[in-house]
Amino acid sequence: MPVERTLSIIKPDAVEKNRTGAILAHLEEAGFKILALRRTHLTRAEAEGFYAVHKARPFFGELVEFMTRSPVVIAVLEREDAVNAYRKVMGATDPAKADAGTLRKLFGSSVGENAVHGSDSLENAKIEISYYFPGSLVSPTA
Ligand code: RTP
Ligand code: MG
Repeated sequence: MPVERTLSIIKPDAVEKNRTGAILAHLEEAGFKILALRRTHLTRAEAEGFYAVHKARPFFGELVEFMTRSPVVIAVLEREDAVNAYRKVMGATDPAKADAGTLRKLFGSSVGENAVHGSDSLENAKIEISYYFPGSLVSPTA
């Protein structure tokens, strides 16, 4: 399996509850290296740009409100098969449907406030990493 990088965001609900360290520890236990880490309060423009793919969805306004409510912690993660492995560690979008032991089951509270974001493909991971971090972090070979 190739070494990959993916983007993780610890969302406002989890940061507000002081779960940042618990989530990062969980990720390290799961074999991810934390290559970059930044706490930031997203502007409306940053959140709208990041989630532009969901612009037409009924939950878009709510999603942008939520993501800009308070600071997030954004991380670049590296591991073999990072994109798929991190999606598994996160669990289903709705914490009520997520498997036991996943981040969303452990730390999420609803489909909107679900504690973490993860890139959904290697292609999007590259786009998302470069959205928040310098280009040199985009992939292991870069
Ligand atoms: P994410 O992008 O945050 O990693 O989550 P995901 O792939 O599992 O889910 P996605 O379909 O990409 O949705 C992005 C985020 O929008 C919020 N959402 N709210 N109220 C709703 O029905 C609803 N559906 C999605 C969630 O915060 C979801 O993570
Ligand atoms: Mg998504």
